[in-house]
Amino acid sequence: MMSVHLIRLARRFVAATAIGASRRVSTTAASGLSKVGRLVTFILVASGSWSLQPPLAIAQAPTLAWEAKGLARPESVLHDPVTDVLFVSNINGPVMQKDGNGFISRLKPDGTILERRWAKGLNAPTGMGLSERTLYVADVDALVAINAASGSIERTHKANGAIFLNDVAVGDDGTVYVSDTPMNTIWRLKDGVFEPWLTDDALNGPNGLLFREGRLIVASFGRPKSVGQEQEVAGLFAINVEEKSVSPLGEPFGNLDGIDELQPGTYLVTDWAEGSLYTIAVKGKKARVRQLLDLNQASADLIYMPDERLVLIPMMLDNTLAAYKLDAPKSN
Ligand SMILES: [Ca+2]
Ligand SMILES: [Ca+2]
Repeated sequence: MMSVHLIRLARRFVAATAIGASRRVSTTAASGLSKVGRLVTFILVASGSWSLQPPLAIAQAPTLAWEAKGLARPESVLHDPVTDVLFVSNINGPVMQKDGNGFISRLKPDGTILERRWAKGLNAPTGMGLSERTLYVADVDALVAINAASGSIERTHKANGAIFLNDVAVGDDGTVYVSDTPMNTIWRLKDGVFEPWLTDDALNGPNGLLFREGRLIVASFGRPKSVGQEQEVAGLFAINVEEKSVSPLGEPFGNLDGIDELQPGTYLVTDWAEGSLYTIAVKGKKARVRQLLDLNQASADLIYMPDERLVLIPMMLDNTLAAYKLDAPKSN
């Protein structure tokens, strides 16, 4: 059973992330540093041997390549390598609201919208993952299995007790992992059973998930904001799936949403509340953060397309999907 305390926390979380809410949340960025201060802050916990070379030589700030407009509170984007299309989840209304109007759009990789309402009948869909030809979508308190070819809903896995299923990652063996942000819980769909797999308050509001080499890399949003308090910040964590152990990767620095891999050990991460794109270079339990873009609030669950060197970022409150080109590294 869910305690009153948890319900209160969840309500605060909704207040902190509410779509209709004013955009002032961003300016209260939690760390106490000014925005400018945070931009130039390197979170360098390295003591000793780590070289001071930047994590990836990016010649200059990423530039806008294209924007897909006319979306409806887009939260997440996913590339389907089989059909070479993009899926975009559209919350369409407030986060976590069971209004039945959420949908998935299908786009070409150049941002052209093929079918705006390709998969319908969802509530407030957020993160997505592909396993075989099934598109798994987190939808408030359910994991919805959609036929990746037809867009029809094949099955709905209820998550009893979940508050806000947020992101989806698929393991090498096809196991599907789903974050429940306010509950500090990772759910798991394995052998047809969908159940809470790991709960640990250390996760600090798990949002974005990425599966790499037996580990779930988690980008955390931070604990729900209390009345009269500033929003706390969070960072990255690694969950060793075999051991079910949670380790922080560096220090807290933002209210994080999406995560993808730029190159082995270096991640691209968005900050939802602040509106920002970062690279994070991880070595052991240390992480170095560098800001690439200062964005509008609600930069959400991104992907990186390595062949095109494009970062695709759903801009939830702008109703767009924005594609930014990362310049090739300078050759010496
Ligand atoms: Ca909705
Ligand atoms: Ca998310």
